[in-house]
Amino acid sequence: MRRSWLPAAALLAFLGGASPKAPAVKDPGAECGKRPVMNELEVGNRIIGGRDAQLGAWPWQVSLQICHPHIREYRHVCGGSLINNNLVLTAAHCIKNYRDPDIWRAVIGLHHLYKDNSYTVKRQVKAILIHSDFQLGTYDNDVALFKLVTFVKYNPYIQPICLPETSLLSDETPCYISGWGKTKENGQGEHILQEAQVDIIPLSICNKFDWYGGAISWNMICAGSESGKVDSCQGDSGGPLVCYFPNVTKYYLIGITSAGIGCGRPKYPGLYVRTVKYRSWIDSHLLNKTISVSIQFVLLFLIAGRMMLHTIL
Ligand code: 4AZ
Repeated sequence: MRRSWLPAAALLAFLGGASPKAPAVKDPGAECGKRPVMNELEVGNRIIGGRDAQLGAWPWQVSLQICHPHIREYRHVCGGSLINNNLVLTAAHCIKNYRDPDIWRAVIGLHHLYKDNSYTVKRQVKAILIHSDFQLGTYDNDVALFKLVTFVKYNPYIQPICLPETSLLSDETPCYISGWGKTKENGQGEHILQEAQVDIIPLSICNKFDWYGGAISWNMICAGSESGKVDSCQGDSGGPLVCYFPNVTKYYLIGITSAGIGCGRPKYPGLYVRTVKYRSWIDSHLLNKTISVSIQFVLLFLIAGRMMLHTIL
């Protein structure tokens, strides 16, 4: 009688081992859009140009890196934003010809690009999901998701960002960009994570004939400054444009760094994917995860139930 339980136990252990290492439950402290190591009362100070971010200032910031076969080293390619404990939202154009998830890794909790700290977490990539309507020519629908092989445990330096459900912006909302990208159009990337406060520029201005001349759709946001002194650049792509909402004391991912004509040019601000427009696309992939986990559990209980019945009869 006791021996007959062994196959069921073995099956349970097998299925348990096949599932992700950490449970798919919310970590304690997994509330989105919070910066545990920062004092939010300081938010709202004007920043001219970029500056070094403080360690833990943008805990959802991810560095997406490719392993180059010749040098056998990972190199930063794009930014990303952690939206839950195994999904990173980024720009589709970052993937270009590198569609194989095996050559990528996601590094989270990073400050200096090439110096880990004790909170840094590195994860291999299980799958890359690119928006099916992404247009390389126009950068329309420049959205992609990286699914990580194993779950990430949150800590004060690793936190998920909130996704907006409705358009929340007002003129007073302070918004920020962050990344390890170039600090000049023809310059080089930075090793320390850079941050800058940006103005959200209305499309009525951004689409003026001597600006982008009508090329910018409602799927995009223009942000930076009219003078061009604050901007994102190559290497920042895929990274976050976040805004702080004092009424809920949380940051929301308003945009994904996508494109622009040059960097820091007057009247050509940075272009960001308007995240709220892709909420259902993102949710459909979150839903896939929930459904597959549920199916796994239903199957598990069916098999275990059958085995128990078999044992009893
Ligand atoms: C890029 O090449 C890129 N100035 C990112 C942002 C901007 C321009 C180019 C915006 O990834």
